[in-house]
Amino acid sequence: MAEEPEPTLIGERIEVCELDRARLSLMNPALVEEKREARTADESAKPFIELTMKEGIETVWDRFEMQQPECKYCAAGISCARCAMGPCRIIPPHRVRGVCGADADLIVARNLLDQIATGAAAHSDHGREIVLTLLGIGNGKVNDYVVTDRDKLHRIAAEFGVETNALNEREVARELALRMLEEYGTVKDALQFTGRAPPATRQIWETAGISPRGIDREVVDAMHRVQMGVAADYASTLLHGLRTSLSDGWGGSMMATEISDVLFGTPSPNESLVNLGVVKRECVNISLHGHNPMLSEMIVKASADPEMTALARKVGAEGINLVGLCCTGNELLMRKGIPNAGNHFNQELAITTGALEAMVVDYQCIFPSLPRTASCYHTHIITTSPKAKIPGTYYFEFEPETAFRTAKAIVKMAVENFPNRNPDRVFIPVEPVKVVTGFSVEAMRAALGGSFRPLIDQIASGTIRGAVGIVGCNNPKVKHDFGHVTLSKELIRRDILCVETGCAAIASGKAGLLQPSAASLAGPGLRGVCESLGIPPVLHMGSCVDNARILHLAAELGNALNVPIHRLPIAGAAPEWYSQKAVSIGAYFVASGVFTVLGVMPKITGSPSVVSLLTEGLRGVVHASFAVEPDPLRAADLIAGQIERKRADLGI
Ligand code: SF4
Ligand code: MSK
Repeated sequence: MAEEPEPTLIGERIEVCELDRARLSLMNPALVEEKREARTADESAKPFIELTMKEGIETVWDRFEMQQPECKYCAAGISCARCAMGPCRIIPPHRVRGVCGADADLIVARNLLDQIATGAAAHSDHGREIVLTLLGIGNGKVNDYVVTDRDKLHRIAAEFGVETNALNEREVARELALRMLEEYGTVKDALQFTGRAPPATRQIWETAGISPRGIDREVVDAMHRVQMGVAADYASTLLHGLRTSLSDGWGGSMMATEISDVLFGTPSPNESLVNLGVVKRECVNISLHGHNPMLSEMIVKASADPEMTALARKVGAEGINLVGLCCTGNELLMRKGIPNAGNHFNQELAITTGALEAMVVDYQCIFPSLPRTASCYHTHIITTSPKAKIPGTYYFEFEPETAFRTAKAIVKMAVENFPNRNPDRVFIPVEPVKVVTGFSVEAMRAALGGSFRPLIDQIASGTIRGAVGIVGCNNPKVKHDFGHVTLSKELIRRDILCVETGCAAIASGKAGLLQPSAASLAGPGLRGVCESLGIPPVLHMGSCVDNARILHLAAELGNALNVPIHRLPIAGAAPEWYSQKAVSIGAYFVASGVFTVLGVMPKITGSPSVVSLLTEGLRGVVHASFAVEPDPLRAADLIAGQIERKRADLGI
């Protein structure tokens, strides 16, 4: 019998002292109310934000205030700390070059390329871990995971040229995994999934010299260019950013999405609940936060183990309640109907319910401050990835080969923490909201009767004017959820279908837009279509790697019409983005031909040349560009205008 995995404490236990809390606490009711209203548009979050201010529990908004005023050189992208001759800042008229001679254009372009490469690496490395698990299954070394969608395994294997007829399931898994791993360091100079894009879009990439050659290769190439003394031309530096982002969208992210479907099931519409009200007073509550479904899916399995449910009853709980957060929450929501406690800015607030026995995380978008928040309660923060060790947390190294055993040990630790809860501090004053999620490309095709033709016909007739992918995060520069929800409402009102991922999708869920009844908020055309199909006007398509589903959908529509993606009446938006991953997503949307509006200004304003290339010049290269518009209603105007221009060009 193998020993039960034991956690290690990373660093020392963190205790936020009462003095710190007293310093932060705000008892002026008028000020508390003013700040609460300024911080969020998420009604269900407001009582928790109020609580944090009264009790002096530090949140992202407090830290944002403490960081003001921001450095104007960093905000404009014209500071550089890339080498030991610096740091350097561009301060005209006298300091117009760094020590090495780099000007504002180059410093801004290098910084942006660095961000794109970081985001692409994060998504693609997540994809690699999923594919390695498939390889482990194929090699017979991983037994805790199984192939759930066998048809999809065979379909994707065929797409990758695997002769599946003579192979058993494990052999197909192995062959496909090996071919996918080859995409990371390939010598064939092309990524398989780019073959899904319409031929004319691929031709644009060829002509521009931005067809992605290999996932790791483009990231390494990017890192090489930002080394001092390599890239010196801002335009070619930015073009390589597009190439790197394409290796994410049509490479690492697409593989993460497709193989997650193979392993855990391809999503189809299902009902669930969202917001902090999904935490249950009478249960052991475990929140799953991060991105990779390998961890969260195994915790789901371990929580259902009779030994664990019996243990939960033994400690006085009615059962074990799992709640998702951020993108791993999106993965669970759309595949398993596991309720979701909220998006990025709900992560600290989830702890303030006082009823969370554990928050289990893997990587990406996890505030390093969580152990500080948790120290105000009994909550354990449990980390699992060697890439994301957080001081003050309990760490279990999570490996596919021993996944179930580790997941069970994590669940046990959470259950055993239930008696440490202080019932007087449990605070769950909100009711959850219903959502319908799980609109994978396959589910949409099936809902439309087996082909996208009916959707194309509705767009061609003008009943639906077009479609917009709304993606991305929360950012304290924007009132929490306000950008997402205002933009989504305004677009559906104008008969524009919204497809959403990540924290944008959860924001819409909390605001009630992921329910079929939200069709009443849509314009008459979109409302009619939604009512006849029984679907919401805002479709939840998954997590942030699942933006690859949006690319796939765009490719399906382009191929059906025999036009490149840039000619479709579609657009992208990231109203509250913060992450480097979002920079990569925005870049691969634009590089794929999708006009994309950002709600937060990237750090580029220090170079008018870079601003001009990204907002105008790229149209001459990839037939699409970025726009930046913080006001979501004005962003809706820009998007609607773009969609009408595309319609006119198509003659519809
Ligand atoms: Fe300064 Fe150039 Fe070094 Fe950047 S790379 S820190 S601009 S010397
Ligand atoms: S979790 S990348 S805050 S969408 Fe994917 Fe949300 Fe953005 Fe993280």
